[in-house]
Amino acid sequence: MKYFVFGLVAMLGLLSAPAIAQNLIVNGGFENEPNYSGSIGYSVFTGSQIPGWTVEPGTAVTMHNNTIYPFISGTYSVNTDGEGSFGNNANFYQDFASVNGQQYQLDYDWQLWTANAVPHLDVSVTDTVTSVVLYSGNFAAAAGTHHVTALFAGSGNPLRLRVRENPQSGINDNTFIVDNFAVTLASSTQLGGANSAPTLSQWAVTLLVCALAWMGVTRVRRARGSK
Ligand SMILES: [Ca+2]
Ligand SMILES: [Ca+2]
Repeated sequence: MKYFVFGLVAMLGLLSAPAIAQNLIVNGGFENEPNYSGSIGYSVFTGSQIPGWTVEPGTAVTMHNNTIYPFISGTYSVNTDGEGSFGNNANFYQDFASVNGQQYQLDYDWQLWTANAVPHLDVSVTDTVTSVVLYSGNFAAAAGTHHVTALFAGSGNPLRLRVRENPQSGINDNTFIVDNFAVTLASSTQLGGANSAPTLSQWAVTLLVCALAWMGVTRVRRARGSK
């Protein structure tokens, strides 16, 4: 009986624990940087040097660590100026799968380092098949650290999260720091479509398990009492 109660408590604990939303973006906080060699406080990356991300040809991404230059959280954050490499600023992206009609939540942080009029930070989510823009955020320089949250619906096609300066300065402008990109499922139910059947909430499942367990305990007691 003791083990039964212990197992029941453990099961209920698992059921009632809040679900942690899985981030569909790989290395969204830039904390996995095997190519970082910045004894001077930063590294400049191109191509596929940032795990999970692709840097467009002819552009570069500046990676700050948390020692000398501005950063947002963790050990690494991106500076979108890319040092003005090749006469351009950062333009990099990551693709992720989507389910048609599923609502997704995009989150990220950006911070102003140096106020400059020309460059804007531009973050977008685009359908890689139809080129439809599902989310677009474009920010002029503004003091402080900013958290952005936005919702968009999946199309069933791979989607592309892109981060760039647009318009860009083309020089080492030291304007925008970005970090903590995340795409998560916005809810457990889908918006319309064939798979929109309602599902039992965690509370409902927990209540159901409680009721079944109580019936089991009562039966065990009755059986013992009748001996
Ligand atoms: Ca980080
Ligand atoms: Ca710079």
